[in-house]
Amino acid sequence: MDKKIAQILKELGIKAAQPGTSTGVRWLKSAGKDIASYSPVDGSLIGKIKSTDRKAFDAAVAASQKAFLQWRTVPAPKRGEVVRQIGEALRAKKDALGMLVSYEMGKSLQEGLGEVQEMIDICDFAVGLSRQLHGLTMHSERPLHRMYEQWHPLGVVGIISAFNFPVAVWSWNAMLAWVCGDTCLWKPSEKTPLCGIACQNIVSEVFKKNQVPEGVSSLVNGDYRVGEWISSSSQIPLVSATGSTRMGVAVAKTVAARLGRSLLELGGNNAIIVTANADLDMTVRGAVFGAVGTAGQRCTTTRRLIVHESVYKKVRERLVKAYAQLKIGNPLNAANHVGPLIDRAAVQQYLSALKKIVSEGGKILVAGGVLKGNEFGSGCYVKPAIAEVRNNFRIVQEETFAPILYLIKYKTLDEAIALQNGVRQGLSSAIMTSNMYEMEQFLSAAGSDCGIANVNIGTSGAEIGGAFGGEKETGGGRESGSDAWKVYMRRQTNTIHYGKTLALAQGIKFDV
Ligand code: UN1
Repeated sequence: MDKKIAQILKELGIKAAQPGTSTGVRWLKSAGKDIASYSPVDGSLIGKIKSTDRKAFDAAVAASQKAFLQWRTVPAPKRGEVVRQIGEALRAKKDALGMLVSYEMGKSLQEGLGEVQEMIDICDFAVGLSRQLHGLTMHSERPLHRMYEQWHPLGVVGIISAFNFPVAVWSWNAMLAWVCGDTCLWKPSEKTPLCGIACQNIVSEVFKKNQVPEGVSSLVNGDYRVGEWISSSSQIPLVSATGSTRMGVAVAKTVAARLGRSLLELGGNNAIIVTANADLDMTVRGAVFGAVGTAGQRCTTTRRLIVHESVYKKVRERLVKAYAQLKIGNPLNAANHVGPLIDRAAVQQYLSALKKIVSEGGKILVAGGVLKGNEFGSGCYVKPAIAEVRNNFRIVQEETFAPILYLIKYKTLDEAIALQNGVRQGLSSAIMTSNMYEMEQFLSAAGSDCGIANVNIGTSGAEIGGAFGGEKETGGGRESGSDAWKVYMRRQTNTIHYGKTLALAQGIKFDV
């Protein structure tokens, strides 16, 4: 392993044989299997983490449950102050954590640093929020009554996160949950467990300094079985899960069976509509970053370009040219645009998708393939590909987590919007146009059916200030900004009577 990597592991407090279950104060013993974390960058074993067994899991849930009873009584702005200090700690560790994200997950260092910045941003947001957990007041229909609503902490929040944003998506949930007065129990992806350990260490240090009770931040590790324990635990009123639609359906069913709450952020199949009035420089830059950023493994990745027939040839030519300039290689090297896929199984899925495109009648414009040679020794580096397809191909209807961009031609804007909406997923969408009629049509109720609809920017790279999430098979959840915090709290409606005779609502007379 590279010296620099060894140094950042040390800085982040990661041991070669690492326990995987923590209450923030103690690391718990577990007889679970070891999870080995291999870097897709160079195939090295970075470390081994003990997965959480049932006993350790139950102990972690109990600690989080107990901590909740105390944490919920701490004034929200005081909880915000602790989150402010987490933001400071993340600023101090930004380089190290960004590099670990890049090395364990494979995204470019720029994007790794960007992900840590997203964590810092949500900390700042949460600090402000800690003084703004507002409820409404209402006018009562009865004299000498008043009504209002208040938001109370909910309990233990279970967080199941995915490999592609191994730290930011957890922080969107945890920072809001903490200022809301909840405690968190996090299961990071088994593909990026060290990122989880690093975050737990950063947070634990801040918590210890502030005498935050044990269990406000618990960490568990393991595969889908640990996810199932979270989903079925009646001690966990809210389960926030990010990942595939298949996983989300399983979580939703289990959580619904006990009438818990789930917050789901699942697959996307995001499109950019490129109209005849699009700025093509901007379009090409936005589309290429959207399609190949994070090697096509963002939920918000641009998978489809729906291009007006009048500019189709030009867009196609310029994209092919831009793809020829892409540098693929070690993501820690700033000269490279595209790093590896997460693992070899992802490479197989990418190859199988390319085959399906051809067998369904698609035309490959920029050929894909797996890169060979010393520099690509992990076997996870693939070439970003472009194909001309029809929207109704089975493979186009699916989310393939890889850098494959589909080109689709359209004639009328109505047709383009129907194509854009003509998939099962509904996360992100965009239109490139300088024409206000086109823009407003796209943003209207009859326009994009996605949770995110952008104009003259790509589909990825959302800021934390807005609510993040999508419709249909994307799961309907909203995380991070706007009023997404409400899902982490319970609403209580209060009616207060300050008169001397009891009055019933709806004019009901009841004299005894
Ligand atoms: C994800 O892929 O799960 O909007 C999250 C973006 C990032 C977050 C993506 N801010 O692309």
